[in-house]
Amino acid sequence: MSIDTQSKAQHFIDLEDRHGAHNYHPLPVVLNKGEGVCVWDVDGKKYFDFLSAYSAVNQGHCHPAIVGAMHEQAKTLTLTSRAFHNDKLGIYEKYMTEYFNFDKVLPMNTGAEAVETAIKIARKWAYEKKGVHEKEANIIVCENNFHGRTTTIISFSNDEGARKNFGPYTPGFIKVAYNDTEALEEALQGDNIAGFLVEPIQGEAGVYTPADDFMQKARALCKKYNALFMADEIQTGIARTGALLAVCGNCSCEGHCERQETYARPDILILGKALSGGAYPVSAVLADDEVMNVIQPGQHGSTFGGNPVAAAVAIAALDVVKDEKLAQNARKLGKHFRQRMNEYIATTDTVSLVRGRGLLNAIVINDSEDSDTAWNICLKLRDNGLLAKPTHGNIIRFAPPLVMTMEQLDECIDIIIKTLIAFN
Ligand code: IF1
Repeated sequence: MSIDTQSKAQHFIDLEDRHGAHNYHPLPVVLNKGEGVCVWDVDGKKYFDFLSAYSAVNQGHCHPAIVGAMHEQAKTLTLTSRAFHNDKLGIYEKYMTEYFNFDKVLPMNTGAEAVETAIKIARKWAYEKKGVHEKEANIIVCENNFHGRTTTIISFSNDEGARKNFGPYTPGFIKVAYNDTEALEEALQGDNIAGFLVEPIQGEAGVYTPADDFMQKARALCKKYNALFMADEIQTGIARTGALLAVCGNCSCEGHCERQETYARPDILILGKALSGGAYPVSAVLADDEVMNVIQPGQHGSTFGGNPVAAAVAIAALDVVKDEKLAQNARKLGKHFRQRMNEYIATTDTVSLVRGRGLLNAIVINDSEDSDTAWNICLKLRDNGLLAKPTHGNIIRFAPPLVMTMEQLDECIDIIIKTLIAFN
């Protein structure tokens, strides 16, 4: 890097530093272009993207079909609010409910808003359908969850950084250990339980994958105790883990997998991120009528939720998932990734393990959580043309766009292993 180009990137970093709130600590790289599985920095250097904007760009950067749909719609009509109808929302709602096989969809914008929506629906259902005492509904959540950053959601986080000094906290949440069916059953026997809110794989916690049958067992327990099973698939959904939804279990379906015996069908399904292919904020909550009908006019909503651009973008994004068989590709490439990483891990002390499902994977660096080894590895990966980010100090998440080819993946694994060997 010449001094000139160094100062070019530094210029943009300095601008953010001076004028933006310091609520992030990004890897020092400044991007200005993306296409498919790659992004480019302001000096024209090309990188493989192994974060995919936290799984929002599963379909690859600037997918022409998604950007095209967005562009077309943006030229015609962008926003009506829900005070009036528009000619795209109903088409989108029909498409979504058929795609995921639920009676109804409630459109929102960000993931956190969709989680808030699910919480509100579950509480209202508990009071109006289950007969829970007013103001006393409890929702069971998991230790080390990540569901977003609103004041209610961080109230049941146990990440000090996300939570501390943002109180007073919203009551009505009970925490149980993740992947612990006994703890879940005990909690479900408590008073006034509305439902169980869970990530099928805990992303922020370090791509922590539960037992293969945990989701099915959790679903069965919720049914037994008349509580809603609520799956936050904001990060795991839309083909990321090698199936359309992670709750589909061991099945490479392209559409809903109602007939699959592994399918732990949620009572409330929460989607975001890749629902938009990363082009535009789109989130959604799906449920059947007996649950969704507790929400009546005036009781919930959003200015932008269900706007025509979002509707057009989401349809295009989900078309791509099916047309390009992204679930199958994620499943095949994910297996190959873990196999090659495991072969490498057998030869080294630098990495203790690889885990994940489909193309949502992480490696654990064999060093303490407060060491900066994982950060330094990510800086070297950047120098070698691949972008990834540490989580929880010693864990590196690897989640490339799902449109990657096997040849590209092998090239990427070569970069990763070469980089790791330099840390031996
Ligand atoms: C940030 C992590 C990923 C999510 C699940 C809801 C939301 C998220 C399962 C909220 C968001 C993001 C947000 C991003 C970092 C990121 C993340 F590292 F924190 F865990 F993806 F891995 N449910 N996840 O993962 O969705 O409101 O952001 O649209 O910087 O907060 P949102």
